[in-house]
Amino acid sequence: MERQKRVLAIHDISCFGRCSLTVALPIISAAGIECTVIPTAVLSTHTGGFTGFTYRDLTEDIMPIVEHWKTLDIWYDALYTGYLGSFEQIDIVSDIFDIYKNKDTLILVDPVMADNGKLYASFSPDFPKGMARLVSKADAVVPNITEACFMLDKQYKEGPYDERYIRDLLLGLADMGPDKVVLTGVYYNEKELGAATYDKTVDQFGFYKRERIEGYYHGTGDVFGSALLAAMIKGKNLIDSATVAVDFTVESLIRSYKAKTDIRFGVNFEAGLEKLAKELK
Ligand code: PXL
Repeated sequence: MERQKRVLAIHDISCFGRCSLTVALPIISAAGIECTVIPTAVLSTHTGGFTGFTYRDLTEDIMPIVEHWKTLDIWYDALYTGYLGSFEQIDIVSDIFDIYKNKDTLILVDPVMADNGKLYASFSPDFPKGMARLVSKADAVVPNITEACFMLDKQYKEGPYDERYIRDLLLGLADMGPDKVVLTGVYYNEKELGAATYDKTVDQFGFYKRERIEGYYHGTGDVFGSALLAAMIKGKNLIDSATVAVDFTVESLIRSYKAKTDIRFGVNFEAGLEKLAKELK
């Protein structure tokens, strides 16, 4: 039997609202991959649309966790980061990349910080520069169009997009360092939405789309990123991994749309885990 793969997921834990670690853990585990975590902060909810949430910063705990592991001879097949709360956390995560990086490790960075042309309220205008430094160390990056524009210092445009604009973003992101780029929220008409990919190792572009589901549900980036990583670790190529992730995310969105779930509560990805597990077996 093949050796079980092991991921280190470094994200916050938003207790309610289905994002970050409460999403990464079940999705990566369902794919049969061991998911070790470093929680960077504990929040009562995520920050999207809620007010009055609690925020316990765990920056000081991150390195002591890794120091302890040094006594245990633990290694990872992949490192996966998402929402990071400060420049200090970015620097610490960058050091963790240096510790665990080897020729077989896959580092996936989701530069969570913005959407719809705007930075999330909790981030300062120079935060994208810090994220860009982290992305330069990654093997794969999965931004939305807003995050891509902030990191590349390019003008954000509303869609529908033209292929030239998307290609320029993909190539710009690949120039920053990562071999594999997956750009989310790409659409060429109002009815469809998908992910565009560029794999520098084979100089190949890809695009996979589905029907657009009305409403802006929180946590879908984390659902997408977790499924993408699981598929990549299971050996699928970039466009096939993006396809698995788009289908998994869209089907979760459809369930939540039909159930009229509050958009802040995240999407019902749980009902899709069995199918995902079978697909990635
Ligand atoms: O889904 C990304 C995410 C993760 N963690 C926290 C967030 C968000 C998005 O807003 O607020 C705390």
